[in-house]
Amino acid sequence: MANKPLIYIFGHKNPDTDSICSAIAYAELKKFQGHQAKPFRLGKINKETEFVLNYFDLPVPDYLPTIRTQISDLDIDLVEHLSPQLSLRTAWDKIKSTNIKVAAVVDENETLQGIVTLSDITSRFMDILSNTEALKVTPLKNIVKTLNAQLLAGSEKQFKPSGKAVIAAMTPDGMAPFVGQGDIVLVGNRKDSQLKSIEEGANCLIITCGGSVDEDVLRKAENNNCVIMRTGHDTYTVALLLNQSIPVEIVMAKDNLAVFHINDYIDEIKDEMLQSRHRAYPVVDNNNQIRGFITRYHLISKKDKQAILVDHNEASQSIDGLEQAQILEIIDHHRIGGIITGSPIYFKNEAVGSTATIVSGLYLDLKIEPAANIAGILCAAIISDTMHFKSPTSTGKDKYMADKMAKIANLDLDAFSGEMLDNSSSIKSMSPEEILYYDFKEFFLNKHKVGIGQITSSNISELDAAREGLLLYLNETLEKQDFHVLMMIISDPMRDGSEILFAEKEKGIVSRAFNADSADSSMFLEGVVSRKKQIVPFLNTVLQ
Ligand SMILES: [Mn+2]
Repeated sequence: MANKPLIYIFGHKNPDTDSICSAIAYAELKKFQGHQAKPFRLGKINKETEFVLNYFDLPVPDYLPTIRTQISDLDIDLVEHLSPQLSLRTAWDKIKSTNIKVAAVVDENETLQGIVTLSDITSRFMDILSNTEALKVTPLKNIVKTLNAQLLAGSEKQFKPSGKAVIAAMTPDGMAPFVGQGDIVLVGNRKDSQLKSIEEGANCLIITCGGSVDEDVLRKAENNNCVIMRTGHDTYTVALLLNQSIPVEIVMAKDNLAVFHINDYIDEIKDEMLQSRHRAYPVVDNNNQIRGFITRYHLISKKDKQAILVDHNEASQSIDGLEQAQILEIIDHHRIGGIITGSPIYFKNEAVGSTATIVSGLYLDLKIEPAANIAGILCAAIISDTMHFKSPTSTGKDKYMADKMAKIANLDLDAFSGEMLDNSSSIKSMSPEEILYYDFKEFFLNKHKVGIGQITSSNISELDAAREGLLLYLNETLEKQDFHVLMMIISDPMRDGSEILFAEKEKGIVSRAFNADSADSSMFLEGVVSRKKQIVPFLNTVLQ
């Protein structure tokens, strides 16, 4: 089960109680079915939702700002971790066995130091003119291991080559100009050459072809801080292998590395990857620890996040980056708003009062009984969306499901509704911006951008006090965000209707839509409480 990808479940932006509770309840149902699912919210929850989640002791879902694909969504290549001191020989063997022919060089804390590819190593051998600098930082143990040598005198402490590597191919009396202080000298079994090398100040003798070394040579070496090792390889091979023992940090690329973060978004790193020509790019986490390598191949085979949309089906009301996600399902009770998917999906759209009604029905269909608190939030969402069954969108099925869920939750529906309404909004302490975006939806009606906010308030004096500021804010926002119509619905269950405040680009749209006088950009519409059924369709007709 841990291998199944996470399914992100969320309702619309400016979430209402139905969006949040349906996402939570549907994620639970998905988990019952063996999926890995998690509910998210696309914005701040409102006071009513806060009351509901508190009442049923459920956590507020995490905020999800975008569903764009991140590196962490991909199966990036894991890599060999090499220590900086490792010999080129060993590094070569390790890298050769990987798919992407690249390895990360990391320090003891697994922090990225550089990267090394096979070609970094081979170009090292084509470019050699002097190996002096490289040998200075080569650990003795690398050389011993690479040459398969046996240490006869001295140790890592004495090993401080400050010169070059040289083959003592000449007679001892001809050595002086070639062998110098701090050199590594490759020498055979000639005792006079061995002694002469030590006298000239060699730091290390490598006896090739398994040559013999006398006791007094060893003693002289100890006295002169000279290291002696013996190997079975011939001199030519030793000369080659010596180069393979230098540490990988000498050849690794470490400057101007293109390094990505595990949480980087694919669309942001794509350009950088297409512009540069590296085979693979290291990916690190917050601690700069290497998590793997990403290649161009991953961009093609990218695995997007999986999403289920509840309580909405229009891209404009949904999350940023939705076009990158793989939509698995849509569970909704709104008009079909034009999301296009790449493959068939489970799309359940029912003309009922709330998404929670549909989710409750799915529990019943599957014969799975929700936990009491899940049944409780489903009730709350149904009551909230149907205005306690008073909205014209409310159907018999909403009442039926609410009763079923109330029984499981052991809840008195009427008493709970009253308490919930008391605890939802009071517009007195809210700014015009907070009122508009309390429950705000954006629509594209025949290519016209329309925004409609809705809130419930039965307090006429509070509304009168807020009216002027709200109208001013609506007009400002209309201009700034280029809306065609921007509208605020203040629904009053007591008066059984809604006060409509609005701003419009083209005079008369709203009065034509509702066939009402709107001299002051404000009107009371009797019996109108549903944005979806009693507002949007009429605007849609006028906005041709
Ligand atoms: Mn809804």
